[in-house]
Amino acid sequence: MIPWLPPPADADPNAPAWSHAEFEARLRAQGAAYHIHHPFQVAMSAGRLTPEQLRSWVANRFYYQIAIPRKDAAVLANCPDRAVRRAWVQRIHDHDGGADGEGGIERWVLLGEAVGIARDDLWSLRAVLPGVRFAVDAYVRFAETAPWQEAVAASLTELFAADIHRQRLATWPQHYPWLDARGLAYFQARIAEAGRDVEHGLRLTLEHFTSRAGQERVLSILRFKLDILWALLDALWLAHMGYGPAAVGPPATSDGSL
Ligand code: AHQ
Repeated sequence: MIPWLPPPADADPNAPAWSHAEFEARLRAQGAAYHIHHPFQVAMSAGRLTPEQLRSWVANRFYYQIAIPRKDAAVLANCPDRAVRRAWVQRIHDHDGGADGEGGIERWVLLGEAVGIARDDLWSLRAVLPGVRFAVDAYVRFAETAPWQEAVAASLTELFAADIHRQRLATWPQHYPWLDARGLAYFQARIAEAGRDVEHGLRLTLEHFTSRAGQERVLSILRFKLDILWALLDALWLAHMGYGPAAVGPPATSDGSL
């Protein structure tokens, strides 16, 4: 249990359970708090990040990406159901790949090189901000200590992920023409992977949490994970944009200089 994870304000655990359709609708309604709406992401999609700010995002999000297989391994370690493990293990392969030069982490390294970060610099993790590290470590720790079904539920922020990957694919070539477009391969591959993962994670969640109290807890868990993604961008915002309202940098010129 995570005692500090408050139930939703209108929680009524003694009420009848929601139908699968109603439960799913309430999960999807939490998309309003997804980090696609964060000022840093909004600035990114509007082309208002400087090359340095974009590189910082890539280097910090790398810490999240390399944590995902460890998070998923924690789910496997806690899950006694062989059929679930058979499907879930694919997520580790998606990120780690089957050999050097393969997988999502390798595609993220190529994204780093495309924006001007050398492979060794990315892997040094020197650019990772404390707030990013704390947010990501909180996610891994949650997956290690929570029941595996709750860690599955936490992955459902990917209900909203296809839109953010498509947004980057649609806006980066126009706004950041200075970066090598081959670096976008991660986002392209993730759209299909996320769709498959969400279908599995959503089915497990709808089937397992059949009491109203359990369903309310899933809403709290999803909010916890949404907060992790939001806090990651908060750290970048404070590091690059300063305190206060969204005072983003001047529009980048076409060659990436200011
Ligand atoms: O690239 C992402 C990824 O592999 C995952 C795994 C999943 C999980 O298990 O929590 N969540 C996730 C996400 C990825 N990319 C994020 C982005 O903004 O590019 C979105 C993030 C998510 O929505 O949880």
